[in-house]
Amino acid sequence: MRKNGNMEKNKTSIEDLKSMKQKIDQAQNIAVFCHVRPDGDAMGSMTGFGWALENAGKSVQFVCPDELPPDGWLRPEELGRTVAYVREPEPYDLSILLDISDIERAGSYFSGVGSPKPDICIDHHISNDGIAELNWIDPDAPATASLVAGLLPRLGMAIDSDIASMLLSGIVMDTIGFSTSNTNPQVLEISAELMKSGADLYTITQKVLKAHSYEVSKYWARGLSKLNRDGQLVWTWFTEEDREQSGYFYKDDAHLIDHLISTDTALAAIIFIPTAPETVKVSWRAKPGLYVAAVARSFGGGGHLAAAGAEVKGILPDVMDAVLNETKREILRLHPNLTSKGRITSKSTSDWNEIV
Ligand SMILES: [Mn+2]
Repeated sequence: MRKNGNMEKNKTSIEDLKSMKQKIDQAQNIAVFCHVRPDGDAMGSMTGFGWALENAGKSVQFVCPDELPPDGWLRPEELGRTVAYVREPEPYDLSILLDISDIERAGSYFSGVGSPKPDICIDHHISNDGIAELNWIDPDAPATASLVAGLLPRLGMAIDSDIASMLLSGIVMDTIGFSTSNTNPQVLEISAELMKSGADLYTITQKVLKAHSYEVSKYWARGLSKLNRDGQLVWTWFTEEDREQSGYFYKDDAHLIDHLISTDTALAAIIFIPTAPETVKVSWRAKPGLYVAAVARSFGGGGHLAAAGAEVKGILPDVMDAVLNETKREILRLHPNLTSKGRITSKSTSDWNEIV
């Protein structure tokens, strides 16, 4: 285990590997879990790991504590398979959490008073402090699916073409087609192995990244029409009305944020979505060098260096003000040559514009 800088977050060791194998060998009924508002990596990691366990003779419960994502993941049906995803598990011998960075993200089953402690957590979020009895966390891995792909052979489990496809779909989603700054030689090597095992990179990329519905385009148009820029920051928001008018009914940004952060002048992009009365879901993306997970944590959220999120209590204008200010402060902290005159609010942007 390395212990310096970010590396102290790297919580993997040969002892952990042995004890993970022992726990899995001893269990018959295993529940695999993904996080609330699951994404392609969460679904791909959970499903791929679950199938590997089934191939090893285990009985597996696939627990998704939320609605299945509308897109951005490889549906088992695409591989001619079906999975009975359940919201809550029946009794199990062993719980394995995939891509879950904190206990709230695991859903109410684990986060309530007197909830059981998860047995194993496999994750790549830098903000994960270790929420299970045994934690296998590597923030250098661009996707939990790439961690799983590396782990399965070491646990004595084979990767067939369905499992390879699921895992590659998670990698493609989290690296946005191998284009994120954390895409490294290791993930390319692992992905090459998954292709050799039968995963079809082109088809997977089309399914999880490229294809989107007409309704998504209409939804993006509404978000883009409200786009704001303030120095190196771009942001927008979605409301219930946007969902009704576009016919897109999921309380997410339909991946618009990955487009916003491609704005040439932007260091950070933020999308705000009120998800419940006085609750706003905030998503950040950042260019390399800006640590948005730290900002997200200051609002009770978490994530990666360049991609983070939080559920913030409050009404939209207040949350926007607070989050925009904190994010701008972080930009200024890292780029002190930029100077800001006093407090900047989302309504008075002139000071900020001057420093661009
Ligand atoms: Mn992930």
